[in-house]
Amino acid sequence: MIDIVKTSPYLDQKMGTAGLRKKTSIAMQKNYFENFMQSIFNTIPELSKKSFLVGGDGRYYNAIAIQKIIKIAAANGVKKLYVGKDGLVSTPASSHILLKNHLDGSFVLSASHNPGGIDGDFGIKYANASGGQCQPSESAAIFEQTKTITEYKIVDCPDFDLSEIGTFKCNQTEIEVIDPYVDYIQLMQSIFDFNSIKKLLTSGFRFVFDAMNGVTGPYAKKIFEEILGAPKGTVLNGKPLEDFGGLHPDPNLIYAKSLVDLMYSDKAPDFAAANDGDGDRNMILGKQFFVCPSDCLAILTNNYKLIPAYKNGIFGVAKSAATSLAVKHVAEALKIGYYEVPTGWKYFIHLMDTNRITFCGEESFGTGASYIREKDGIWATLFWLSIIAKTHKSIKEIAVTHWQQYGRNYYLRNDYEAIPQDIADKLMADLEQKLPALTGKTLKGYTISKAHPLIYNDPVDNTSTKNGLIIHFTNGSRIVYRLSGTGTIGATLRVYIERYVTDKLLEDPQTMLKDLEEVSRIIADIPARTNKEKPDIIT
Ligand code: VG1
Ligand code: CO
Repeated sequence: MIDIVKTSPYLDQKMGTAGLRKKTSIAMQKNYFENFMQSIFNTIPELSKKSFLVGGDGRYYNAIAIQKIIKIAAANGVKKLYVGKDGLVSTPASSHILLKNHLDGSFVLSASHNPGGIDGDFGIKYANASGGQCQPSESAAIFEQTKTITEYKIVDCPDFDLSEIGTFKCNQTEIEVIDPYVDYIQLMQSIFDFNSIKKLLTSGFRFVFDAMNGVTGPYAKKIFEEILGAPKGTVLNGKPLEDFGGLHPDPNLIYAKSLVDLMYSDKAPDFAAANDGDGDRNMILGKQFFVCPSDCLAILTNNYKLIPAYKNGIFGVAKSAATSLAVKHVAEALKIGYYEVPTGWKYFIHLMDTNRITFCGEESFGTGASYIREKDGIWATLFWLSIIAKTHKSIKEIAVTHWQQYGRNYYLRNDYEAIPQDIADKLMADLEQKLPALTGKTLKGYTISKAHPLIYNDPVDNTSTKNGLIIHFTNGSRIVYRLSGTGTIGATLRVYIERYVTDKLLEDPQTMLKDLEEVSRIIADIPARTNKEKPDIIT
């Protein structure tokens, strides 16, 4: 039986950089999640012809939300839903399953690298038929729906068992519970030379993979331990847990601390990788060595010929504006296309669809390629393993050789968190106002050559503004300012700082960027406006 439930709108259901992201307690409010799902369905015509994928990273409330999606989709007459077994699917695997089956969209329940649990965060990433997250025009249409919604439809029936693969019906909607691993694993086998990686991993080479109790645990165990022969125990924190075992599943130097400590100890294995909650981010570490994500994109691009799927050539490469220029040097040397887009993976999609790029990446520990429309932590890990298997170099040697060839873009991101929204908005607005007057000014020896807002003209969709502000210096250094679109408490100001050098390759980034960090605070008047002398998080 279909219930038509009267409801009233919540006014905060605007999607950010990667879907809707909220405190779990907010997402659990009466009708909150139902309203949002109904609002999405209200924007999609001909639902009786449409099929979607549903899954999540296993965090708290996923199991409940998935049941709601099934019942709301069925009440709205959706043709078919594919559901990941046990309600799991990683973000990269979801993109592949969507594209492979020509689905019309997917709902991945995840707040990505944000903590989970009842006191943590909950979220939903909505992808369209492109295989990637919906475009700004679509999220705007959905937001409009959320502001006026008065009712939603839901099938009144008991919950479904999602622990077995199989097919059943809810109302007229066909529900197929699928294995969320098998297709993705085959895809990885079609890209990389598994034999050479297997040889490496069974030769005494020591590798650990930290799944941070997120969704990649089962993927990683199957790929690295079962198929590639790495010893049992290679995958750490490999069981998806509702609260990520208390971890903040964000693979960076701060939140993956136990892995970092291991890699800087005398027991360090040769190579380590970590993934975030939904499996799209990666951190790469060698013995006493950390690979900056911006460098990661540059190094992978530079080594594309080592990978079977790319050995015959690649299209161009793209990065978010906030990411360092390291990959630009590589693109110039390889004579391939190079693009800079706003933050958010959705901006890479049209560049992939039009064969402008093969690889892309963001400074926020995201790298990926055009075989899907999301970033992919396991893909990045397999890519690094392939480079090691073919070159027999350590992670540090690979990075240092790269810098010797191209120079080094020292890079840091400063995050100022939980700033009252109005103060953050005013800081950005005032800074934007003052940009034209900054040209020619010198601060701590750095002279500003130009300063402007980032405006992006997407080749297919609309022009996009409010993407951040960029300051260029005469010596090639840059500072980018923008407000986060994934936070759940107040506003987060992100300041991205980079400095390019061709000597002094092995210094500490904090030392090399000390003055420029100071300059970033002076230009935007950060301490006086936010009451923060220093950032809360530096990555
Ligand atoms: C952050 C990152 C951005 C990334 C986004 C989603 O967004 O900076 O690069 O695309 O998270 O990542 P923001 O707006 O907070 O800076 V994930 O792993 O959710 O898909
Ligand atoms: Co993520």
